[in-house]
Amino acid sequence: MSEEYEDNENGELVTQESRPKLKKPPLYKVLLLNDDYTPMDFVVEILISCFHMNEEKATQVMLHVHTRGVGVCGVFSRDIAETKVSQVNEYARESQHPLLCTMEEA
Ligand code: TYC
Repeated sequence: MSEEYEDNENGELVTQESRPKLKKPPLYKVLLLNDDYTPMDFVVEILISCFHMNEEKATQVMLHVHTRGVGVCGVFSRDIAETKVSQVNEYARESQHPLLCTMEEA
């Protein structure tokens, strides 16, 4: 707890206890969605290049998404998560694959 100073309606300075106002910034999960057309190798390549996974981990995550429909690539601050989502979606579109990447609060 800390104190806050403010003027009341009579112009007098009063103090008031305040709660700490700083909340930790939220984290975001970056998610990969399954589709029927994006080649498995392409998904593995993205997981290696954008999310710094080794080939074994990337294959595991790709197969998880392939069988379950959605999977987590990583957890990041909002800015980093937004950048990863854009990079993956842009790269997929350039390569003419329908792969979709999205994010949600962790
Ligand atoms: N389901 C795709 C296939 O059979 C592979 C795939 C995996 C696509 C993960 C997208 O996020 C994905 N070729």
